[in-house]
Amino acid sequence: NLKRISLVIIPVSILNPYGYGQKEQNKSRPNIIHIMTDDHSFQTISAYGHPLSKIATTPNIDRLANEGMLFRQAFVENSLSTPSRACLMTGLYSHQNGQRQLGAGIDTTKIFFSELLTQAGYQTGVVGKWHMQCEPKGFNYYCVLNDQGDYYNPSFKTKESQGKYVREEGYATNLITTHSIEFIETRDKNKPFALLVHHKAPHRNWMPEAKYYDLYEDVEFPKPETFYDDYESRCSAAKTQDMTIGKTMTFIYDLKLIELRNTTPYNKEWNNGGLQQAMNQMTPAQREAWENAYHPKNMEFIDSNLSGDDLLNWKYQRYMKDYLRCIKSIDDEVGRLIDYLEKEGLMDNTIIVYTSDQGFYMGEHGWFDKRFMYEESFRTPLIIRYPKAVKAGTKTDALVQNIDFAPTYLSLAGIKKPAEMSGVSLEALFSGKTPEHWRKDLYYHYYDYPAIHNVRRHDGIRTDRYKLIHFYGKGETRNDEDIDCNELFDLKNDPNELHNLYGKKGYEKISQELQATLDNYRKKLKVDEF
Ligand code: SGN
Ligand code: CA
Repeated sequence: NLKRISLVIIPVSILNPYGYGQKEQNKSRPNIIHIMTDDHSFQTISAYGHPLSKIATTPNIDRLANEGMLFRQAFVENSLSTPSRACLMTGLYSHQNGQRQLGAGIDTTKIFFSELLTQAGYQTGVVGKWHMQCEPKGFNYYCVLNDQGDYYNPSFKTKESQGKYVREEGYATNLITTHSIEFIETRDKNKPFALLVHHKAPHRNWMPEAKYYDLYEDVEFPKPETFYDDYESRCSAAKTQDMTIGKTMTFIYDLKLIELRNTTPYNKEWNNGGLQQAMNQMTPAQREAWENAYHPKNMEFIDSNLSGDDLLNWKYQRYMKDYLRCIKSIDDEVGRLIDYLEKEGLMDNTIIVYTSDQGFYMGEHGWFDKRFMYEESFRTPLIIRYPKAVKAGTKTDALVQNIDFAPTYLSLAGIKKPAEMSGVSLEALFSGKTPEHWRKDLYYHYYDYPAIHNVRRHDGIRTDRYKLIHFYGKGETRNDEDIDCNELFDLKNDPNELHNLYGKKGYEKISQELQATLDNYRKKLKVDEF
């Protein structure tokens, strides 16, 4: 009775849901290292070729690109830390995983890829900035910072510390690398591992490591073309933001002028005690080194009494110097991690990914911070080195997004992607050729308003060439108006996104097409506000 027999045939996938399990297969499953910095702009990685990165080079990160693949069109879904980290862990858009804004939100019933890797026999770890408002889920090991974490002598929580954060002496970038190496060193060597190396740097307020206090001191960094943007032709959101170097960036906290802390008007600045607090946390030796380096430069600045454009330029230069000094330490420590992997013979069977939780403004449009769907913050650096599948020196312009990480890591481990996950595996791109069916557009959605930096809610889509953004919602702070406004950019002719073409003659057809694509995303993804 054939019918009966066929009923008792158990699909192999039930017996062995991950498609492997034996020791031999363990050997072939790759290790995964996901290095993610916080607020690292693509403009400051030399492999991307931006003028800033020609002065402040990143040889170790570039090495990953030279030996792997550089993604020139990698994006986030919601340009902010916790939402971005939730996209990473779940492979879902913000409204699907619950993490829309910076604070609470994550829906912990959603599957984190770390859980599936652990179940499948991977040794899993996360070190550094976790930031999500839930415990690290699905990891054998964690050593995570308190909230945003501190640059100097940060506190870490581990399974062993039983929920307590324990302060450690040192500089965050170095400590995170050290703990990452410790995890690899002490792992069960019969199993593959997956490690998230999540740096604190170069997050605001960009405090460098002592050995680099004077790096780039005599350099004049070039300002971006859009530094003096007047926001004309764009929706009011570009004007009403609160993230300019000119007005928002603070002298004490951001620009390290501790000497101004008790003087008017600076003592009224936002977070004017933040730098003092960070300095109080330093050891006497660290503090002395800090003061020896910053005090003379600060006094020179204060005595010079700069104003107008000279003052603005000084702010920009100090911002860039401190930011790029933080990057220099990141690059060194990426190098240290690579050296360790090399020494251990782990370079061939490990996929190394370098990315950031989002991009950042290096003065473009006059800004720092992120949040907007404009290129500098929507885009994020992405480099993948995996010699088994990725040819050295490959570059791709395929549209990829941070919801693709989870599916990629699962597929590399031979695990079937849960049906609920929205992202797709990047493995299809590893050959260097973009498959015919690859996505032609991306969906973006930012929700964190009202909030610090006052960026209005918006969603939108981006194709290879065009971008449509829709700003919406009630005005809730200051003199903000209710907003319902569109922007359309032709990225080929206007890469700086200065000319809003929405409603302009000659652009009716493309506007309609993009609007239809955006409507389609909203419907398909069941987006509930826009
Ligand atoms: C902090 C920063 C903000 C930043 C958010 C989000 N202020 O609030 O400037 O936009 O984090 O950053 S700070 O005084 O604490 O530095 S994110 O990277 O976590 O998304
Ligand atoms: Ca960030």
